[in-house]
Amino acid sequence: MKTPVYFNHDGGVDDLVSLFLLLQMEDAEVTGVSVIPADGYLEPATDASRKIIDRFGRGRAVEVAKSNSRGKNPFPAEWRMHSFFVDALPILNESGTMEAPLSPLPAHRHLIDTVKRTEGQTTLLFTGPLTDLARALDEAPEIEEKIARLFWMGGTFQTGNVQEPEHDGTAEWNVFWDPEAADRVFRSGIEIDLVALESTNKVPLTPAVRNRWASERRFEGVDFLGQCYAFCPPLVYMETNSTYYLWDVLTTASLGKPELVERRTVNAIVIPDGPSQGRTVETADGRPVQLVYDVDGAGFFDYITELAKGAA
Ligand code: AGV
Ligand code: CA
Repeated sequence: MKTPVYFNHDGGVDDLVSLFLLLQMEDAEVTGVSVIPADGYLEPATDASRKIIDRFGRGRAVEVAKSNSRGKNPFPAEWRMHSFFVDALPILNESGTMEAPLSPLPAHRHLIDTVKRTEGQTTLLFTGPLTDLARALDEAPEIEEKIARLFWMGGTFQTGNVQEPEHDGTAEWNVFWDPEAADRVFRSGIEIDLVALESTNKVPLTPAVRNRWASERRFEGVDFLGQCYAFCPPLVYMETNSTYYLWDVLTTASLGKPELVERRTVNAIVIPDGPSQGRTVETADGRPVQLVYDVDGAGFFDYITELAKGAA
């Protein structure tokens, strides 16, 4: 039997690549997709999602919902522009149509409805802030028991990636965008599989990775990977604030092929406000999360490239 998976993302390059890869996984049944305008803009990120479903969804009509959630701390506009670039790729616009259905519901209501309507438990995949999940839990706490677990890219127990005035730099962006939402979800009973920033240290975007995709661009799915990651700065000499790791894609791959990662239990809380807002802290009285602390990097890149080769 296939695992029902509901995917909420925020329109970055690796969010949209994650959608593409999720649609290739034999064991995953994608029950719905929703888009939150955090690290992307709502319209292009939604349109790109629908076009990816049309082009690479193997004929499935997966419904897409737009979020009406707003964050506390906006992402840099420069990063958010990526959603326009992906939406404009010729490979997604060849047909000139958009068939994947758009839900009339806002994302958090779409999540509630979809989870309720799906038989058995649903696995959640979130690769942006947790706002829509927090709102869904507030409006319909009864869905908690219908959630198998949450795979989430967010947080860090080492160095943060937020460099903003009035912040001390200890947070990861997906938590920082809406720290209260992450705190709300951490206070729920949902089991959390966490890919934190440091979990992705072995999967940076490098020129070698790009060259591999370029050499196999005769496969349309591999060409799509290469085109998407052409927008992101790779790791060459040293890490900068804009160096790209395969954050969300690792999270998605860890759902599709759990053997790729090692996990350990960490007890953690989220700091909801103040200069460290969005920081995740390991502490004995925190809630348990399953943190990815090691990754088979080569196996990971092989896995996603093979998935992409299989895309028709
Ligand atoms: O903090 C990582 C999260 C992931 O969900 N996002 C990007 C991924 O989608 C924010 C982010 C951090 N650094 C970035 C980000 C960068 N250099 N460019 C774009 N987004
Ligand atoms: Ca993201």
